[in-house]
Amino acid sequence: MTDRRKDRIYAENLDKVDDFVFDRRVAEVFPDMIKRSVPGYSTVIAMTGVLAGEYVQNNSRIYDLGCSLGASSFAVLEGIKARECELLAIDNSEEMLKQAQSNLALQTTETRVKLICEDVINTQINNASLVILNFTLQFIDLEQRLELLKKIHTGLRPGGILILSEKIAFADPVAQALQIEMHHAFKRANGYNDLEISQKRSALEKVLIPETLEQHYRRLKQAGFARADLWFQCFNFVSLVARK
Ligand code: GEK
Repeated sequence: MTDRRKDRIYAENLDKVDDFVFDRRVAEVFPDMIKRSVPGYSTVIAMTGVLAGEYVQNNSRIYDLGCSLGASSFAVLEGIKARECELLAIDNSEEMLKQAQSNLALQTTETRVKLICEDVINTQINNASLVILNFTLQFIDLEQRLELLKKIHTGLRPGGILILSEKIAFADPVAQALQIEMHHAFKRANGYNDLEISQKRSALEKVLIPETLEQHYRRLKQAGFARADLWFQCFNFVSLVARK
């Protein structure tokens, strides 16, 4: 019997590789897919909880933008204990949210969490002490990224933070090639074969657009953030904390 939760989406040779979408098939295998594809994913999620413990303010809001199945939100709930606040977990994939809803129902009796199906471009942000973009900005149209970050900056309270985690690119072609080589070694070590790696890469090519660390710093500054600090990097995956 095959394990339904194991990601085998790109294991067979496909005549045509369609653009990647967060549909039911992806939702079913997502925890396995992201853990085997994103180096340091578990660390980023765990530290999101730690940072929430440090920075979430009483009577404020937390926004988990592109929440997928809610991993970051669950880590936040661990980190903030009984603090009074509202956690808005937002994703525009109905299938991902359906799965998040059933995880939430299974794992907790929380009433502080609201799951919302919408495009983060349309999310209103206010009274926030923590906004999370864990591997989500990379899927937003390039022209809409600055507008989104400006909105987040405006909606943060003084002392509030944005956690921004992304796959990045490197301006130096040698660095770019080496980082991709190491990322692919990570995927192979996690059981993906060369066919799966190459078909997934084609599927993501037009959908996930990574930028350089410098581009991220520049845009965060332009959006109004006082500073942004890199706290995590593993190959071509990073996480930053940006402060109001
Ligand atoms: C985690 N943060 O487990 N509006 C809302 N949601 C969006 C949009 C959009 N415009 N574009 C993409 N998404 C999660 C992982 S996954 C990262 C985030 C990955 C959603 C999309 O439906 C998906 O659930 C999520 O962003 C990206 O920490 O798969 O590499």
